[in-house]
Amino acid sequence: MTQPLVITAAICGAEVTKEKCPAVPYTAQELALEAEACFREGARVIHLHVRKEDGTPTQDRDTFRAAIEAIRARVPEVIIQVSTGGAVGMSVEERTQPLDLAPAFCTLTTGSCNFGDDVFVNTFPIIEAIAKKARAKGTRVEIEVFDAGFVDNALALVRRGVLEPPLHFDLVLGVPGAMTGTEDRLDFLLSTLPEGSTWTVAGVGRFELPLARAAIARGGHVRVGLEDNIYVSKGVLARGSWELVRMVADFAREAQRPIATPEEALKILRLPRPGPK
Ligand code: KMH
Ligand code: ZN
Repeated sequence: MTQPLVITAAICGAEVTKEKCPAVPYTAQELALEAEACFREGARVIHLHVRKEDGTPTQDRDTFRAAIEAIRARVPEVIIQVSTGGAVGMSVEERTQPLDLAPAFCTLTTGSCNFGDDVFVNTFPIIEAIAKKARAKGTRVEIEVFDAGFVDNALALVRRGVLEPPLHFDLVLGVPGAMTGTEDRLDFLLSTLPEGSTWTVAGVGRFELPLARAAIARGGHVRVGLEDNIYVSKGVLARGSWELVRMVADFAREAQRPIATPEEALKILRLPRPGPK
């Protein structure tokens, strides 16, 4: 039987700015309104970054707390996944601040790669520090895979007892400097995932929507949003992440793939019911 589709909305990110796309939310209120709009269109998970008032990326725990409270007040059922990636160049201490709030779900990038003209650094000590803090806080991780070796690194961490299966992966394809976003790359990565894993695909830039369709057809899950791509079609800016979520929900309906209810999404991702945090 086809598993219902879980759509994640990556509504803000650390890099994209209002100058590039005016719909990018910065403040807690903007994040909450965008999260609510995405939930209405079918998103069940909000991948959350936060910003200072001027749009500078931050991993400040109080800024996360305010954003989470604002989102919870508008959409109590949505799953909030905090970023531990933050922005390139941040220290591990800064990156892991949102884990102090003991969230149910966070990201964990299991390798380093070029990231545009920068390098997104995730040495084994960094990965282990984040994974151990997440475990101590009872936070489930989504493993972010930007390149093929990241899956192997996650498996090495399972062997070392740092990560515990069943694992959940986000295959992030199309980052300039890492793995590209073609279907053959997706299929290769899928062939390397351990049995029993769940997976979602985040295509970056022009790869976002084609890879969403590919993931739906293969029984996986989908992440879209302004963090990864700001266009609904060539040269046409999205009015919000909700518009990209709406497109994915339409793809799912065309493919006769049901959208997960909030309850189904929790079960698929093996998460507890959202609490006040
Ligand atoms: N902003 C990227 C450097 C995550 O959220 O965990 C890292 C990132 C991954 O966005
Ligand atoms: Zn992110």
